[in-house]
Amino acid sequence: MLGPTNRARPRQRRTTTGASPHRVGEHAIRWRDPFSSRSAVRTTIAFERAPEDHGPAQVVPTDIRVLWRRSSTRGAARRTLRVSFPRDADVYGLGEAAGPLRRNGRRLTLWNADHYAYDESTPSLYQSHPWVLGVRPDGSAFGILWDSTCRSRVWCGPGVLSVRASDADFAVYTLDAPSPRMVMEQLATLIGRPPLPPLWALGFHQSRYSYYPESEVRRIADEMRTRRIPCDALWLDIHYMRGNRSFTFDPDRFPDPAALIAHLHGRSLRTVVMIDPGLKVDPDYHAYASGVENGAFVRDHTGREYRGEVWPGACAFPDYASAAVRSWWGDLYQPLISLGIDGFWNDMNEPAIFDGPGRTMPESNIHLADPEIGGPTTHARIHNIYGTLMVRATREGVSRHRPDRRAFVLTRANFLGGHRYAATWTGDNSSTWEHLAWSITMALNLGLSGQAMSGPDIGGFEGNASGTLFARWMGIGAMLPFCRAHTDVWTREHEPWSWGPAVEATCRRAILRRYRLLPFWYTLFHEASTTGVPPVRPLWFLDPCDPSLRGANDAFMLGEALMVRCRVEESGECRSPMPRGTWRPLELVECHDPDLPELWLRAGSILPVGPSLQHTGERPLDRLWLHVA
Ligand code: NBV
Repeated sequence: MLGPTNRARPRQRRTTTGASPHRVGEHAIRWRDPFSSRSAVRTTIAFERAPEDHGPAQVVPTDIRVLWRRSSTRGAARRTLRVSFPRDADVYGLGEAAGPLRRNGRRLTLWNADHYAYDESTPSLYQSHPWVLGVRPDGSAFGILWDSTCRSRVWCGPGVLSVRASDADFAVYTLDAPSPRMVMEQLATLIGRPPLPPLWALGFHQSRYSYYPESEVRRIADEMRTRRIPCDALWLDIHYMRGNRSFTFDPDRFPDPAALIAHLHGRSLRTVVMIDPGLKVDPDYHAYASGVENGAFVRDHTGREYRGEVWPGACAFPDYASAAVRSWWGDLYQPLISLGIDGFWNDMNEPAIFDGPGRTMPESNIHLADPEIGGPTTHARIHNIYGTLMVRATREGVSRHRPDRRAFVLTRANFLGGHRYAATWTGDNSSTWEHLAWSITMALNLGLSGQAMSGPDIGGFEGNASGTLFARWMGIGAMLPFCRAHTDVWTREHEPWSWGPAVEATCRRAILRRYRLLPFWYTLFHEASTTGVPPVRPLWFLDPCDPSLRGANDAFMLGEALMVRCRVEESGECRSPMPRGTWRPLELVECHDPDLPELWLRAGSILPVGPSLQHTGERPLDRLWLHVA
């Protein structure tokens, strides 16, 4: 029987021990839980494939020690893991959390959660990345990955990573290399590299909650083109659906979706639509009815279909932990693909459930998970990978039904390794200067956690942006991997032209810069897809021995050639130090605009720059200007 009886039992005595290291894959060392009674080591979805064991490790870094403590609370076994490392190392990674770039001193709880208008004190956001990257004073680096999908409380203390996991058995992997770049490459050998996105996905995207009816979508498309704001995609949020039912169109608001999509294609604009996991309990709704027929839904601890409230009312939730369910889910996309829809946006997949405990589903719910995920289990173990399994199903379905094109999927929830299936954005941020600043540090730490393609809601989701904030945000957002303006249902207009000609001109320049850099962006994404090194990188990536760069929060690198220096306060300058070496200022648009971040080209580099474009398909990118510093 799955559900353990949680009758109160006294806390058991704790025991502590070290673990014996094994070399796995080419570069990693695996430290197995020494208390484990299992003969096999469970590997989670974080890995691209289970790392091969090469026997006991002969050489282990002397400054990294792995210690386990076993305890149990109310009968449930738990582990506390302590990994000690040099006290003077700086740590990064941990995926998605607002705040400064450096994670030293940071406490987080890995438990995917929907958190509207989050801030620095929010313990859990939409994604869980059980991974930290450490940089020693001499510029050498190490990585620590704990292979648990269960809830874990993490503390990056001085010289120690402490993880308290609601899990009885998981392995830890450590990596070590002469540079942070090499640790990122090693990480990619374990968790995989991001797929190359379609070129159009690297363009500018315009969204809001929501553009409807279809005349409004056409109006936005017309504005983009007549105002000559470069743009590649318009996004349809939940109001396009019939009563918030995924995989349907509201017949009044969108009477002829095929014609609308063809119209947008005629204007060289792609369409991306939202699909939520919760399917309305309604026997006349095709997605729900076929889910019932296929036994596709998560069950409660008594074995009945679990139901929870989301936008459409009472919903059932697909059990993506089973391959058969993922295949059924993937097939639901076929009609949307036939309509010509280009990309898919999976939201609310933590899963967020309004009336569930902690606004998600009960941990005792049952998933009929496949053996590769460890077999049938409770939601406690699947929760953090629910979003990842959903986007795996989505991506596989979309690629199956449109094999000749690269899929583009955006997800809100995810887990370490989930970059193999979807790009991401930083959820429901707010229209504040603080959130503008966190856009940078969040994208950088996501990149250092394997997620190459991420970006914020430009302008902020919650609240009204001022014109200056929106303009600055567009300038910075255009230099981050995923570039989309999006806003809440309650806010004023948040399009590039919504604050008058001056803001519009800055937005146009910001986006034009991005399009001129397309050959460079594409090269950087190609590099990410072959090495795992993210397109946007912290300044210290260039010079890991320079301690002054370790806390640079408002400047970053595109690859090795281009530095972006940002003003993230209304008044005030970029605070990050200039890295050593010779740098040349660079401008790619017709005039200097103080609201745009400064671009600096590093001496010794050659930057490929393309023509000014209105969309990625306008002209081939082979007319290149090479900026040689
Ligand atoms: O679908 C509506 C929104 C969406 O616009 C946003 O980007 C998501 O993060 N969604 C959350 C659900 C409701 C938010 C209040």
